[in-house]
Amino acid sequence: MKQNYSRIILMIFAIMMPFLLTANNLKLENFSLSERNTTSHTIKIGFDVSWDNSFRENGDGTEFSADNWDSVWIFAKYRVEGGNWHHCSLATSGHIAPAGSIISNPPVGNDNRQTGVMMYRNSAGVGSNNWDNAKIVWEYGTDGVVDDASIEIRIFGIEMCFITPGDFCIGDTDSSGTLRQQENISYVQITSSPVVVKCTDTNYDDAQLEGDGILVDGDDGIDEDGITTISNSNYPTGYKAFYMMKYEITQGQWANFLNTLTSSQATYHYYASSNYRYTIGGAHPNYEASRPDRNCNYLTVMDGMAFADWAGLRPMTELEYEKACRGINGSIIGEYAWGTRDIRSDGSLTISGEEDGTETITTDVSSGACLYGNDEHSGGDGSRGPLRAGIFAKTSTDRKGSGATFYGVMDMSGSLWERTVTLGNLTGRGFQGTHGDGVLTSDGFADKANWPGYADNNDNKNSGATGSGFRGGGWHNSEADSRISGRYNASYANTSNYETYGFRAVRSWY
Ligand SMILES: [Ca+2]
Ligand SMILES: [Ca+2]
Ligand SMILES: [Ca+2]
Repeated sequence: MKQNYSRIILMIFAIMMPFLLTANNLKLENFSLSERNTTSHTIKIGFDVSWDNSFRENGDGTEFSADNWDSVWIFAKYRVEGGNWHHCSLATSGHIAPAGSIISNPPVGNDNRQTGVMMYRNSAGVGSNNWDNAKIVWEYGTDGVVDDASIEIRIFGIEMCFITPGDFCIGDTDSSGTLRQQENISYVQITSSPVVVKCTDTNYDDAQLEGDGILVDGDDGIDEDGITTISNSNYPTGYKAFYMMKYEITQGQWANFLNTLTSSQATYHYYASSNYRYTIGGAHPNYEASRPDRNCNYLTVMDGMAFADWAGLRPMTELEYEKACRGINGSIIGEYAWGTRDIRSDGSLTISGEEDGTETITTDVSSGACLYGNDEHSGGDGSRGPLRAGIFAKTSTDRKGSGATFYGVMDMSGSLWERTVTLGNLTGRGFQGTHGDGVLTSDGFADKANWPGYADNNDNKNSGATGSGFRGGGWHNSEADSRISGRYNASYANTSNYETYGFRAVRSWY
């Protein structure tokens, strides 16, 4: 360490994300700063990363050659002399990936800032990853930090699943509000050719989607207001590759988010409650979740968009929701995220063990693992509300028994509602799929003009909900709300927080 870096304080800030019985146990640790270059004004941030139950199937080690893999989205925040936290701009090259791993920058798109990197296995395999001495290059000069600044760094990791590019189906001919073909009730295949998509009647979609429909071309975008000419070539149709958060935002992640905001930003995003298994307490900058691995309820869509902006991610569209659930498989009437129309019977779930991240569900859920139906849990902390992220997955469980999607995304049916960008109105259809830049407004909002709710209050921030909606159902709700193609509320603009509302974000990879 150079002498003028003697005041650097390195903080370890891992987000723990349990998965199986022994937990996925994502760890980021042993931070270091090295190889400062005062000409390019860059420095390498070093860390060890490990997590369990990682997978990569059928890969030959090159991008897009594998069917399916998991990853961690890694980004860093810094502050100077105890000031506010800021996002680190990363370099596009020069990262050091330990043997067995790939560290990949996002493809160059319509975003100017390198807000993070994706790290994953470089070849097929299943099991634990344990990679030491990874290094990512921070362009501190780009961020206006001087060479001899005294800084603190926090590194964040969010588990993701890769969603492969290609054809997929939307709609299931039956579920409430389902997307369908123009001339009949059948599901629609999204390909690289244009196709017209309509919906069955709901209370919330506009006359265009319910009437003539909307033209959707997988790789070329959508016609925002009709069925003739593609007008929004950036709309994320689900056809192109993207990464999706494996879990809903957890209460631990939410507390970590709050603690790197300013006090006023955090005040806006903190909800004081001890109801329905919500456990975040304390005060800024030391908010803490007593059950950090539990999915985080009471989020508004504005909360969710702020998290996405802060993390360099973005909201998902409802087409991407269906793609991530169904994958490349055909459509099945009334199917859930695990790809069948079977679901466990409504009723109480039994939690085994203290809810410290190792607890499991001992109720037989092999017929379709889903948290729905508004039942009181027995065991553990009891009460009604969300569970540990991905709690149904065990070593021996299949998709149905763990509630996993085609790509291994958890809790996409039930648990907490997914907040999606709708196809059902012009605001939603104007979504450009841009990513957050790590920076929020001074009062804590996302500020992406093409994201939902930006125009609602003429305040240059995403302070409303227009253009958003709901997918996948929540723990309060009925089985029908948990269906992949159920979209009764897919265009319902709602700004409130509620005990069944959560969020998860995505990152385009094209
Ligand atoms: Ca095309
Ligand atoms: Ca969910
Ligand atoms: Ca921003």
